[in-house]
Amino acid sequence: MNPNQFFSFSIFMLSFLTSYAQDSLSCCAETVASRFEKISAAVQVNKKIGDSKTTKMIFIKGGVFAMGSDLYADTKPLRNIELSDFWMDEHEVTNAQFAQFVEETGYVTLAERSLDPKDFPGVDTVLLRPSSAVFAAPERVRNLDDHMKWWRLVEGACWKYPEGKNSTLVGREHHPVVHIAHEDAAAYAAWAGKRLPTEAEWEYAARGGNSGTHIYYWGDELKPNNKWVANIYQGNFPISNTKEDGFETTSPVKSFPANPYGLYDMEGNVWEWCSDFYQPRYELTTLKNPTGPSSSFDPREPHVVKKVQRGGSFLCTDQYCERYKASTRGKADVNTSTNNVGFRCVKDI
Ligand SMILES: [Ca+2]
Ligand SMILES: [Ca+2]
Repeated sequence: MNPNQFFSFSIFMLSFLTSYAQDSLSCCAETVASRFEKISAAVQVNKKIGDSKTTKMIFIKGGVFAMGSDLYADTKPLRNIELSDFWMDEHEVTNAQFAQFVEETGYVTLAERSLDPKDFPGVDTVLLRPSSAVFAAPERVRNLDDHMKWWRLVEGACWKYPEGKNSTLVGREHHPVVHIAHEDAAAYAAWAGKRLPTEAEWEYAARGGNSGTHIYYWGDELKPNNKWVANIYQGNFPISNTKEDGFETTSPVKSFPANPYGLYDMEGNVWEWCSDFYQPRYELTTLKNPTGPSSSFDPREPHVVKKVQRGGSFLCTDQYCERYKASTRGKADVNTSTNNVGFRCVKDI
């Protein structure tokens, strides 16, 4: 491990021990990737099988739209983006679908893998065991900057055991899969003969043909007709979730109304990985089918490789995280996995 890699891993440990909002955990990406080449190869061999028989995809007619917003720091500048037609999964990838992928390929997610102590000298071996971050409501918090009060690194937590070894997927087969790092999502998409959406495709699809001037993708009212229309957080975050929308954590996909394009849970339920690297400002260089910048940069954590996530999760509330609102962006270390992050896929025409 070179000094930069060790610094990156140190940041990972520090991030976890001090904070995790929706966007901070970091790790040594190069080291992890190189240790799992065999797994990646296995996935490539089996990628023809796919999930097309179980996932309805929605045809998204391309067009030109004003992407971004002047309301948020990292959604500028507004610029007209042209997109070609594409297909998008009507819902987030579910546990049942991910289980099929694992059964066919033997894929092991990042959260399920051990880190080699030789690569991390001096680091407590407990922290190198397979684990992932799980939200746990604290009894009290002094302020909402104290993220470690509600995120815990749980040994054994992964897509099969969302809250750790004593948890189960029974009854949650049609909930979105969680504890998914970016490479896990990309591996599934490749197996399915699909890909992850670009950030532009995701935003265009989420608007469902709306102009983009609404507060929420569904309109300007938080509760149209006094009904919750997305699985987000109600109550006093993070202490008391009143579950007014019916769900404390994930909900079965398609539990809330679809958008005008027929897409479900584009807001809330789980965050969804996109293929773009994160930068705090949009580029103006490519305005047709943009795939994002060539590298990432987050001023808050400049040494961490981050990609974009969209749509917010069951933990979003105006009290703490507004990133389920129209045009807003999420970001996370590509090696991050938590129990509120999943994905959906797209496919070219
Ligand atoms: Ca909820
Ligand atoms: Ca979602």
